[in-house]
Amino acid sequence: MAVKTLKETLAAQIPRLRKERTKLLKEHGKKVISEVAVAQAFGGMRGVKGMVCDTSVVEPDKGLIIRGKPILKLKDKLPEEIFWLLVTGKLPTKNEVALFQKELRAHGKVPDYVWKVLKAMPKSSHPMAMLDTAILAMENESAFRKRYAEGMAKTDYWEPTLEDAMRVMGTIHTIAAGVYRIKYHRARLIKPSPKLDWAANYAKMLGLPPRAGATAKMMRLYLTLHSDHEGGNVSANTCHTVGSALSDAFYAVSAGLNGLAGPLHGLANQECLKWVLETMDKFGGAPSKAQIRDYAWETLNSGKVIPGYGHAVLRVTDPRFTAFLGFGKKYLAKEPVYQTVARVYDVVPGVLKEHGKAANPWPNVDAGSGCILYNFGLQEFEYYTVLFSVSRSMGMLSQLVLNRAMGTAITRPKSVSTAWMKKAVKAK
Ligand code: NMX
Ligand code: MLT
Repeated sequence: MAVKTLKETLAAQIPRLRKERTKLLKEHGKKVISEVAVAQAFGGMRGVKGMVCDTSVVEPDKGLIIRGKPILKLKDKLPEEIFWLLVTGKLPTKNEVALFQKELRAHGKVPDYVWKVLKAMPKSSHPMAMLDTAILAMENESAFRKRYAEGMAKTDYWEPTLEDAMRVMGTIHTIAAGVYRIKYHRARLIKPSPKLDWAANYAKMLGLPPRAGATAKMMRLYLTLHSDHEGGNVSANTCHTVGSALSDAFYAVSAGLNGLAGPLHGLANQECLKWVLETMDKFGGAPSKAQIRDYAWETLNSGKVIPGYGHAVLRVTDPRFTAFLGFGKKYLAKEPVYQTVARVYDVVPGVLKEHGKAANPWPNVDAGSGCILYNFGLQEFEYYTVLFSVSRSMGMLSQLVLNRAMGTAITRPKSVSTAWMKKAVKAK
């Protein structure tokens, strides 16, 4: 039997998914699933259930679950398998992965104008600004834009969206590695190898030492763990909103990544390692627990957050952090940066509990990733969010493709004025 492509696999599912959605809306469309308190309207809509995302869910007491599978059960999978799982709800067979990898390679050419744009940017540009600009510049490649201009039926929107998704995913690791080489290695780019998987190729193009295969393993883990975090986080939600206007995948993903570049979201990973290295600098090596405690209080008392701790949804240690800590224990147990991260985990939740503000005192993914990258030779921490972005493109793209397939409406929640709110609470 011929092996099916990702497109064929999704195409076979779409009629059933559309029917399911139509039935749900027809039979239960008016039922209430969430209420909104005043604090939520002023507080980033925290906890308001107001959108649908089928790729993954984040349970407050369990963490990330992709298509019913807890992330710790998926940590040894290839990112390509994860993308397939996000889109279709099933893990691919060996042959399906091989075919998908071949297709990705066929979508992998980065146009010359993208390199020219990147090389023309100021030396001081943040790597995230470089990546986001490059993805936006590639909008010129959009199949969706061309097909839309030609006139296409709504039911076909998902097809060129998937084509654009393949183009983004096929090139983003090469572009991201290019950003690194242009910024930190005098623009000496390294070519990908047709024999390597997506993550191993990314590590190769960055120029990281292979360490007998451990670097490729680290990169696969990194790209798998950051792939998706349901639909409400800043980057996914932004990508979704922009995409809902039928802006194509290049516009939508670039916009989502601009959100990931904020220090309360993806940039926390660069901030985290900075914080860990500062404590080491201050105390001349891996600090003791008492020294970490003092530094944590100093940070809080100066009105700053402790990066890598807290979460909008999670109320336990992020399993993605647990996975990184486990990887570090296996490969980096003797490294002072790893030891410091592990010790910070012993101390900071207690400090945050005592401080009494954070709803969740436990570490999120960003508390653990930086020390792994640092010890594998990536020491330019301004670059860390770019790695997060390469991975998170999978979540954003899979959500976008599914929303196009389901014909999800343009996003338009209702805002109210403070005056309206004052009147409304008086009437209650
Ligand atoms: N250190 C100090 N204070 C904190 C922390 C922290 N790590 N986390 C939350 N708080 C404070 C928060 O600033 C807020 O203070 P205020 O009332 O003065 O505004 C208060 O606790 C209540 O906030 P929460 O309801 O606990 O958190 P929220 O849902 O608003 O925000 C984060 C979630 C993740 C933005 C927040 O915990 C934070 O700023 N953490 C540090 C940055 C970080 O690690 N971000 C990465 C998130 C994961 N990612 O990869 O995107
Ligand atoms: C993420 O991975 O997107 C972060 O943990 C933030 C979130 O889910 O809100």
